[in-house]
Amino acid sequence: MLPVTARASEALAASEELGVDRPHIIVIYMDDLGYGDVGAYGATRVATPHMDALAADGIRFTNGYATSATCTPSRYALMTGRYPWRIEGAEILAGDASLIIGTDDMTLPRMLSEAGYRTGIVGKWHLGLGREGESIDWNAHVSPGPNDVGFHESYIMAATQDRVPTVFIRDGDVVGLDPGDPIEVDYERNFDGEPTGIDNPELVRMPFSHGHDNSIVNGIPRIGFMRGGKAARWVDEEIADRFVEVATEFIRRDSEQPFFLYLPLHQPHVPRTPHPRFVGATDMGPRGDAIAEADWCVGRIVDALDELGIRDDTLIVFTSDNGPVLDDGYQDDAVELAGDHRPAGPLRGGKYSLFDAGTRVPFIVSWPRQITPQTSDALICQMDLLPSLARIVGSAIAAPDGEDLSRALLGREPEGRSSLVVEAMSNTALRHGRWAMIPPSEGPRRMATTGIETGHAGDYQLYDLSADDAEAHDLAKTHPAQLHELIEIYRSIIEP
Ligand code: NG6
Ligand code: CA
Repeated sequence: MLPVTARASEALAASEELGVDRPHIIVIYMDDLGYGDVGAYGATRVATPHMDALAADGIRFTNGYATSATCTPSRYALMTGRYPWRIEGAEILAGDASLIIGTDDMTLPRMLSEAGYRTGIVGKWHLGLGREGESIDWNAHVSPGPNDVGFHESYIMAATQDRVPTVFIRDGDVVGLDPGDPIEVDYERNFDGEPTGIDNPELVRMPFSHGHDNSIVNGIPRIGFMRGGKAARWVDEEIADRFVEVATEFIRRDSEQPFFLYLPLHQPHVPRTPHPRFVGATDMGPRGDAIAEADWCVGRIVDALDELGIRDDTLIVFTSDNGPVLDDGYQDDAVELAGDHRPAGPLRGGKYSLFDAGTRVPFIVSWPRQITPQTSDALICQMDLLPSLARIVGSAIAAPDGEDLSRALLGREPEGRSSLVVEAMSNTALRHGRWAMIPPSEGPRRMATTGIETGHAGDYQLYDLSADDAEAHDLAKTHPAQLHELIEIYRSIIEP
């Protein structure tokens, strides 16, 4: 039994009800990993033995969802237990955007910290930094940030690997910054004389296909302009090693206390830059190799737990922030080399899409001490982790939109939530029981850049996922009563 602080003891009745002791908790959050990108979900052309092992000794959810088909809103919901479309600004953020979580808001790390956990984040943040209306000085202490919303420790990339600034930030300070070479960042204008992807293709080793034509860092053109901070810039191929190193240090520091590690990894988001040891691990080029590298990261984390003898007492959630995309802006052969690999598995759409592959993602929960290996069809969303983990650790915290699905999360109950509103690029759709309903929305049916089907249509769409995972048969016209019921449910959620 792990120690319990006085503060948490009052609410312990809840976890006693479940009959569980409090575990260490790790949330491994992939970036753009699709439903079909993991062996346990059907992938064959990339080996993911460590991800598969989590599924084999835990619960493989087949209806596990991110709230959104892009990064920032899904992460917002994971952190706050609130639908991201309820607030302004939970959309793909620039690298210099301000923090979108209120510093007084209840969050997953804050709940766990109040329950006596040591909390840390290592990886991709993408929820903004600093105060609204104030521009960030990257050469001074950057706050508020993760340390102000519940994390005791943080080691992050501010936004994404393709957005400047391309540096790590530890507890609010840029790592390895030389004060004599300050960092400047601008998302509107370039700095005089600095090369860009659009003007200096001769300096680029990974050409862009769309977007990504601003500052060149390490031969890779990015989104946004940056100057200086040369000593602090990350080496893209070493990001995975660095995250694993910092994460395992965090795990090892004090295994007598319960800890919560949020590990949002950067793979297989663009630019895909696996370490040379993983180049050629698959025949799918950088995207496949980046997934192989991510699998190695998962293995290193589990190894660290094994070495400490705490694997059985650690609850690991493994999932992804949104669905897959092949060409997301760089010419890295992802499309050309995918062949018969189906990153979304049987599902339709992908990242950015209202179709199911936008938000239905690998979702695995492993806790050897408490979970009997199984597959669960329960409808569950990452937003539910805050209230569900609260229950498991004996906290009384509820969430605005997340539901306490602790029993489903531990495999003791086959049913999950009845309804879920999913979001893609600020449009929303409903998942209810076996049904998916997509309201009319404006925009092209297929994105010209990524080739992904968006789900936009002039009319309501209705699909029966139990018979039609691929959303190939629109039943809106033939099932008007069903459609009507779903529209009512949808409205009751989005306009409460
Ligand atoms: C898009 C980028 C894409 C990716 C995405 C965010 C372009 C043309 N595309 O705007 O490459 O960075 O934003 O991805 O710039 S996410 O997973 O963080 O939501
Ligand atoms: Ca993402």
